[in-house]
Amino acid sequence: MTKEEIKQELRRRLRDNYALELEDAGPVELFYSLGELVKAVSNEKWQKTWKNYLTEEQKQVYYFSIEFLPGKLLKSNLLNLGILEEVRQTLADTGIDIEELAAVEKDMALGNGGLGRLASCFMDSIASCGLPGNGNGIRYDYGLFKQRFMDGYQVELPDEWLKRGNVWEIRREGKACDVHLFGNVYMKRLANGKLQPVGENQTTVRAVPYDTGMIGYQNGIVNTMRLWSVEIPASEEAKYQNLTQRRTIEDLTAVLYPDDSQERGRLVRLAQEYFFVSAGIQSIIRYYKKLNLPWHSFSEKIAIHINDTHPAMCVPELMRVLMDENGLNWEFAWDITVKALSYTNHTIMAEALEKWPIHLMKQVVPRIYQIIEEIDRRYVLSMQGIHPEDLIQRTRLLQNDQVYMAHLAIIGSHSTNGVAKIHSDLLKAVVLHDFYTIYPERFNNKTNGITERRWMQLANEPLSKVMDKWIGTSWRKNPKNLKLLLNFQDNEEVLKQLRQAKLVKKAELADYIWETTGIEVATDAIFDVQIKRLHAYKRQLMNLLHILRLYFQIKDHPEIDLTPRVFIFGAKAAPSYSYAKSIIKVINETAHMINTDSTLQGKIKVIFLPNYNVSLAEKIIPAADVSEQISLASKEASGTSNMKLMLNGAITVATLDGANVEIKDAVGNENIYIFGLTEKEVYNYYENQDYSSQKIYEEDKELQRILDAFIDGTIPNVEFEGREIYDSLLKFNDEYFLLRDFRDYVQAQERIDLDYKNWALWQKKSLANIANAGAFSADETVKAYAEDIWQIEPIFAHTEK
Ligand code: 26Q
Repeated sequence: MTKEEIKQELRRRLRDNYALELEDAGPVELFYSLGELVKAVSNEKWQKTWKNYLTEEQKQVYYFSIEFLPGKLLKSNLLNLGILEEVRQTLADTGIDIEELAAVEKDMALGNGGLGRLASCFMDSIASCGLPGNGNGIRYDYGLFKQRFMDGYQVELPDEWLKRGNVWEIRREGKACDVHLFGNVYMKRLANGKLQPVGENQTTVRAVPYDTGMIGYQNGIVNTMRLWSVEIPASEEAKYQNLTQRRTIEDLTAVLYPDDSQERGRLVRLAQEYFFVSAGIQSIIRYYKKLNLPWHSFSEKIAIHINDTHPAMCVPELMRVLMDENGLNWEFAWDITVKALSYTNHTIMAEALEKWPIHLMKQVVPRIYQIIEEIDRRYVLSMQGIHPEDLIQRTRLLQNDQVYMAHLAIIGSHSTNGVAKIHSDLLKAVVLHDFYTIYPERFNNKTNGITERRWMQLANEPLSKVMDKWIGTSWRKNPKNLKLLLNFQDNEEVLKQLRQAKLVKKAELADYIWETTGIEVATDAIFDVQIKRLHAYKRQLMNLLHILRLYFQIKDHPEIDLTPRVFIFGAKAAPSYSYAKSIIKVINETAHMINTDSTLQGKIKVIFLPNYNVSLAEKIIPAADVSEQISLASKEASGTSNMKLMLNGAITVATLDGANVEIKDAVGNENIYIFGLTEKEVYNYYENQDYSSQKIYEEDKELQRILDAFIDGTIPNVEFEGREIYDSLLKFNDEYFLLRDFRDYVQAQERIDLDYKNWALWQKKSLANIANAGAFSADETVKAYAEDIWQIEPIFAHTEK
């Protein structure tokens, strides 16, 4: 599209929709008009892509995820359509800043964090690699809560992201389907002697899909992310005459559950899981039937991937549809199901593995529960005589009156993968070891990845321009080419320009910090960043202990030569996770104490930015100098902010956990600060039961002073929270070994302080991080999924044949 065409199209839409001239339109009208224009451009490609998949009958993957976290889509869509610069200039010609209208768009925050964002990076990469893939999820009316701080406490507000409508989606009523919940099931004998399950007293709800185009990077491909919303079916209207009854139905897709152990038993969550699974499976079957192929070809045309166990009911639901609705026998249906399905595990924390009480399953999804019982029965039967009885009992689906969803996912699929090398190894060796002995061939690793289109090209234009200048633009299509930057390690001009680009983004973030918190930060300070959900195992608290150490150091020795540092946090705590909320309160109170103490001469500042989300991440990450990846070794499955920060030239301070291990291998020991217990040492402590945080405390005067600050009034206004944290570290023996890792962490921080003073040395490390970040491109990750697990091919490869 030329600039002139863009301008004309925009003018037309502003006139038709708002009766406005381009010159008189405000950011809201401009955003919606531009959004419509973008949609029109992409719809043509979307239609073509879909036609092509249909006529070529290519195998497709359906990525089932109860969370998607795309953030804003305007600039990403413009970039991928290849018209970002033209649109930017067209607007600029009329005196409009594209950033101003892009800011109008609400973040699509239908996810909690890593898992949901991974799904959205994958959607971008699958389309950009020309792979036939679809997302399947839930269109929540309210996304993840908005976070505010009041008196340093987290307060949650609803996220009304749909208030002004969503330009990107298309409601497809014609593709709606019915989902049955509750009631009971009995077996009816048919004339031919077969048993047919019949539902009674069921609640039938309508699942209406809203499709959003997932636009590939300048390749003409547009895939589909399909999100389901619940409605009351017209035929059932009469049944819902009072509002409370209607509400119970409408509640089904009203809110995203925050990652939150207290809420896990909730009936509505289980109903949500079944709702989007059933609707998704039904629409796959409908598509497959259009192809007019025999059932045994199903897995040659369809791959179904489940993102964690939340969609694990895909196993019994596919069985149900094949048997109950299409007359296949158990063995045939089971063979198809296992061949079609694959599963990704995202956690090794036992308490995070999903289990549902049997009584709840019976109540909410009675037919699905019957099938689960039968899967369990047949599993036990098939393993007897092959494996020891205790192993069979430990791996079956039904135990302790609960359904173990991970067991269902592993037994009912052909592939189980972890999300980083160390994580996949731990799954095999410890967490899922029993299953590994039974199905060794099903286990594999797929290290997570990120899309550098969003996390570099869009979020960091200054850095992108430096890259273009020195290594050319090929990295934009092929992120592995970031490696070319290594040729310039000793080129002082390049190092200077990289530093300059970082400074630009630091100044922008400093402005944002000033606007949102009223705190001034210096751009020559180290910007030290920890951005992730608040969880005890991620150890934001250890970061705080280090900050307190610096605080006391400066108080004792005001003349001390410390490199100025700004500690930046972004983190939401699950609403009922009270320990995490206490940590937020204590960080906020410490921040206030430090930021208002002029005797510290601005040497350290602590900034806790509220409402961390994708858009805020795009502001923080390009400005970061230091990336905090300090989880207790073995606990963080992968992490992905570690990859985004590395890509933007931040240097990582890290434990050997998750993908940090592979980041270390990629950049080399001299370009990362590794500290702390290894995963083996952590497991040794578990085995020997010989950890004593009290002992460490007693032998370390400095640590005593730091911990005492939580209870002796040093940190103000934290009587309750300070005590809770103090007790967790001493009375309850410090579950995540903060005190054990503290000294080593401090040493790593001291090396950072020193190294930063030598800008060229630092910038060289930074360069090595940018150059090696291509290894963590989600493009590479999804290609590995496509080849090893899904057996799907790029559309180009297919049409060329
Ligand atoms: C489950 C049941 C009921 C309510 C909520 C949940 C729930 C919701 C979200 C459970 C887990 C999650 C999210 C998990 C998650 O984000 N895990 C992260 O996944 C990333 C992508 O693989 C990894 O990089 C992180 O290490 C991992 O913590």
